[in-house]
Amino acid sequence: EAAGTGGPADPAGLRRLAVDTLDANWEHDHTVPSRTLYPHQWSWDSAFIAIGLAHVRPDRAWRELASLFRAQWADGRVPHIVFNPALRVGAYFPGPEMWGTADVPGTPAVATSGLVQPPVHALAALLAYRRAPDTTGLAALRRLYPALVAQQRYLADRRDVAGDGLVCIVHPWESGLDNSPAWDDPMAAVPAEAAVMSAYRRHDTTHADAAHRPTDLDYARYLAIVAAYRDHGYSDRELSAGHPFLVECPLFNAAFGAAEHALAEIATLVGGDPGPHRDRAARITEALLRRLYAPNAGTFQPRDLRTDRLVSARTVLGLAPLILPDLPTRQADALVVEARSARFGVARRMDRPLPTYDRTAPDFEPLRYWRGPSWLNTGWLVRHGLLTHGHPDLAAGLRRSMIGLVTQAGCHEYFHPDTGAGLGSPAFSWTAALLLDLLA
Ligand code: 9YW
Repeated sequence: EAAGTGGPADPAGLRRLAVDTLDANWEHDHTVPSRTLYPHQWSWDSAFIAIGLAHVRPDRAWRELASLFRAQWADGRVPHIVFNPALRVGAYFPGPEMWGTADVPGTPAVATSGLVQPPVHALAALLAYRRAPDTTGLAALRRLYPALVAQQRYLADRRDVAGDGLVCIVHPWESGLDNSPAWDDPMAAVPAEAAVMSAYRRHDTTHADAAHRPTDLDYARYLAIVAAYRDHGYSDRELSAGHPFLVECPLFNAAFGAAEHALAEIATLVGGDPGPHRDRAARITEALLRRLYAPNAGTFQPRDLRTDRLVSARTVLGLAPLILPDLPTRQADALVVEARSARFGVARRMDRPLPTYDRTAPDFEPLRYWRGPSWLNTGWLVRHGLLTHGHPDLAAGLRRSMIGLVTQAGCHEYFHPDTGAGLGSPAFSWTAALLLDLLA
């Protein structure tokens, strides 16, 4: 059966489907998320992909991360898209012409975006090494370590807009969950008109059903925020004076903290000092608790820095702090209650897949991207968190549910949260990669 189109049930068949999908999406030194929708290299995709590649093609896992970090800016930021110069202009929108990073000081030779994505790379590198702990892996880890440290330093020094120890994202794309209901309130304040989009040609809606994608108004606002950041020279100084979107995201900051935990272990492996990483990890967890935990809701919520208010929508982003090993028991227990509630339905035997948004909310949308559908990366993070906090039975239920999705529908980008039907790209790399990790 062709990659991504079918559902072989046996583990060997599933594994073959996943490897075929990753092989078909391999592009000389990196893996494209999807040949049709996303033909360049994406930052957090590469991290998830490396976790899976480590099981089957460890050399490629290291090349995947190395190619991404070759595009790191002098200030330490790891761009969320690295454009493949061999592709025709217009292969993806918005392309290099919109980002205009070529003349920005400190940018790499290759064209990139100017935004970042959740820093899950140190965790990915550590897991990849544990899977293949040989001399090649150790050498790769040693080369990556300073780049991973610089990535964290950029976030800590330049992106702590509120001065509270947390990272502020400057665009919904930085969250990785572009059109999550978590961004509705902060996005509503961004001036834009859907009509702006008539001047552009979106590519996503020629490859995927428009009803499953962000709307034209969303896109007009995405572009307005990119333009504001670009016209500010991608500088992070004085963002609070006028940048239209400034939010502290629980998933992004959980990844930021988990990265320091992973770096402490990597430091030990490569002969560095784990102490400073442990200290920083503890400070990040403390800041998350102080700034983003909502005791009445029993979950973490994003903070809109333009209003200094928490966003009340309950999304899967709020469960992500479970990946922090030092999350106190009280909050970890509350997140497990939230995960098991009718909103998210995590159970030993799950009757439906984990959604990205509270399925009891009136504006839950089972088809539209990050507003309901089930995705393997968020499921993988929640499962990782459940294992971290001693819930192997729930983790096993979630694992079975995720494997069931791919068994039934193939390596789709995302899945209908009721029926499990495959949605978006049919041959999506992180689905394949994380499936390999779940099957191991
Ligand atoms: C877009 C590549 C990226 C992911 C993001 C996802 C989507 C790009 O695709 O963003 O065009 O909307 O939201 O998480 O990294 O797979």
